[in-house]
Amino acid sequence: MSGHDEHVPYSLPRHGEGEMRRRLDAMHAHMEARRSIRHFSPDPVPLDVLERAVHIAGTAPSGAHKQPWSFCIVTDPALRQRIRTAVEEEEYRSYHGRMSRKWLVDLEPLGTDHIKPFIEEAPALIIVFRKVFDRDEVTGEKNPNYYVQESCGIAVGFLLAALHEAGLAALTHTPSPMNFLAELLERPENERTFLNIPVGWPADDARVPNLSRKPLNEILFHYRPDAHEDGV
Ligand code: IYR
Repeated sequence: MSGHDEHVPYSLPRHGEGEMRRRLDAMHAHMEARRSIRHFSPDPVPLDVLERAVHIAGTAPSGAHKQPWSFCIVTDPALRQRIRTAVEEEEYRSYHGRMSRKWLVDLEPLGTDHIKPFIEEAPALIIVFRKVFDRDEVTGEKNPNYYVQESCGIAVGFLLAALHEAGLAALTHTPSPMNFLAELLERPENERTFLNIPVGWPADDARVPNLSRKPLNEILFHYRPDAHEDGV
C-alpha cells in the first residue's frame, strides 16, 4: 500500500442553514471585491505571506492526488527585468500578428498591450508550472500525471482566493507561448509554464475596467423535481 491508500475517518462541522447563508453571503461580498490589477505599488510583500498563500494553493484537489504543480516566487529585480524583456518580445509578436482581429477587439476594454511594466513594478511574481509527468526517484522512469490543467487551474483558484484574503492583488498573466519562462527559471524537463501571477498591493492610482459579472440566472441551471412550475 502506498501513502494515501489507507483510509482514515473524516467529518465536517454541520452549520445551521442560516449560518451557511451568512457565511456564503460574506464570502460572496469578499470575492466580489477581487479584481485583476495591472498597476502595482512597488512596496515589498512579506515573503512568508506569499508562502502561506502557496501553502493554501497546495491544498487543492488533483488528478490521482499527484499534485502536479510547482510555484516559483520571483522577487529578484534582475531576474524580473530579464523576464519582462522576454515577455514583451513574445507579447509584441502576439499583439502584432499572432492574435486574431476579434481577439484584439475583445481585449480593447481591458486596455492591454505588449508593454508589461507590472512584471518589474509588482514586488513579486508567482510563476506556476504544471508537471506533465514525474520521474520515479529510484528508477528514473516517467510516471504520468492526470488532469494536469484542471488540477493546476483549481490550485491557482485557491491561490487567488488566498492572496485576496490577505488583501493582496494579483493578475493572471498568460504570455503566449510562455515556455520561455520555464527556460529562464531553469525548471526541470517535466515542467511547463502554466501562469505568471504578479502579486502586490494596487498602486495608489490603480484603475480597473468597469466590469460587471454575469448574474446568477445566466450561469446557473437547475435540474430538479417540480421544475415545471413557474419556471422556478
Ligand atoms: N497575453 C496577452 C493578451 C491577453 C489575453 C487575454 I484572453 C486577456 O484576458 C488579457 C490579455 C497579455 O497579457 O497582454
